[in-house]
Order: sequence, then structure tokens, then C-alpha cells
Amino acid sequence: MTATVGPESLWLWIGTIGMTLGTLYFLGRGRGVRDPKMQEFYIITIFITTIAAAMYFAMATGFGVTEVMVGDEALTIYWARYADWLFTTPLLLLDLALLAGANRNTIATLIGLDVFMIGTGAIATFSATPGTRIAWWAISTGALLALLYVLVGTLSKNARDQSPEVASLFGTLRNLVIVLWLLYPVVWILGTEGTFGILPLYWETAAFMVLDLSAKVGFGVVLLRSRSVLERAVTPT
Ligand code: RET
Repeated sequence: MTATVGPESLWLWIGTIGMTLGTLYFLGRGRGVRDPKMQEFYIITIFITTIAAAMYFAMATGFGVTEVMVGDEALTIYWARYADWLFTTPLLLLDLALLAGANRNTIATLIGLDVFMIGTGAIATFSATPGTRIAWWAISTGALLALLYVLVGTLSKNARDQSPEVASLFGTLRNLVIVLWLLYPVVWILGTEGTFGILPLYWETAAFMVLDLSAKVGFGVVLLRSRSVLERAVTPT
């Protein structure tokens, strides 16, 4: 599944380097961590940036890109994004859910909605007519809104039942997720996938790169920087 990578490869290489540096940083910080519960956060977060680094490398080198015909127009599609998101977005939610002390049902609901969102988003991306593309985009965005509703409702309540420090860290991360994740469907619909031709592929790739680095490395830095708060999250009061 290859097509040629254009000048947007600049952003894909920056993404590859950024995700790799993020991975090395988290590996370095996690080395001395002995508490198994604390290690969970490190393992999950390190997998997130490792998967992203691999998928950015796949996109930059032309493996992760293909073409989709929409009418008589050929769209360049970086399918490796969806492979990345399918695994990394559930892991990001798992980090949040563990921090909040959520139960299994809440975790399953969040991850189920998330996989549905990325799955239907992938269908949107590979659909052959503008109408079906927009319809699947709307279905996927519906799942995103439902997911954010669970974050704001049940998960925030779980977090408030923890210590004030945990609740406050959770609040910061949750707000980061709300703002960043809502921008993905916007970039998609304005970008080449939306077929309205508002944002060219070059700038769309740059936008997704900035979002991905913020939502993964930025998120991880905020989550893992305060060891004392995490310790409180893993030792129930
Ligand atoms: C798509 C297109 C269809 C509509 C929606 C989307 C949402 C994507 C999201 C992706 C989040 C990715 C993250 C990556 C981490 O780095 C698939 C773009 C709603 C929310 C957080």
C-alpha cells in the first residue's frame, strides 16, 4: 500500500523524531520506578509514543500511505494514522481511567466508544463518495461526543472521590483531552479527507503532527511529571 510522500514528509519526520524523543524521555524517567501500580502509567505511556513513533516513521518513508478514489479524484491517505490511533487512543483513556480510579464497566464503555470512533473514522476516510464520507464522519464525531460526556460525567466523579491532588491532575488532563481531541474531526473535515479542499495536505499534516505530539507527549509529560500525585493515585486513602 504505497503512494508517494510529498513535501509534507517534513512534518512526518518531525513527528517521528518528536515521538522517539518522547519515548526515550519516558523510558529514562520510568527506570527507577519500582511500584507496580506506578509502573502501569509508565508502561502505557511508553507504548503510546512507541506506537506513534513507528507509525510516523511508516508514513514518512511511504509505507503508511495509499490512494483512495473519491469520484474521479485520487486522495492521498495516510492510513497509518488510523492504525496508530486505534491502539494509542484507548491507551490514553486507560491512563486517565486508572488515574481516576474508574471501574471496569466505565473503562470498557470508554474504550468501546473510542474504538467505534476510530473504526467509523477509518470507514469515513476510505469511503468513495463525499456524501458517505461526511455521514461516517458524523457518526464518528457522535461517538467522540459520547466519549467526552463519559469523561466529564462518570470519570470526573470517580476522580473527585480520590484525593484533591489526583482530582486536580485529572482535571488538567481531562481538559487537555477535551480541547485537543475535538480538533481532530475539525482538521479532518477541513483537510483533504473532507473533500471541501479548505486545508491542503501539507498544512493538514502539520496540524495533525502538532495535535499528536501534544496529545501524546504533552499529555505524558503532564501525567508523569508529578510522581507524588501519582503515588497518591495508586495508594488509596
Ligand atoms: C477522525 C475522523 C472522523 C471523525 C472523528 C475523528 C476523531 C479522531 C480523534 C483522534 C484522536 C487522536 C489522538 C491521537 C493521539 O496522539 C478519526 C479524525 C471524531 C479524536 C488523541
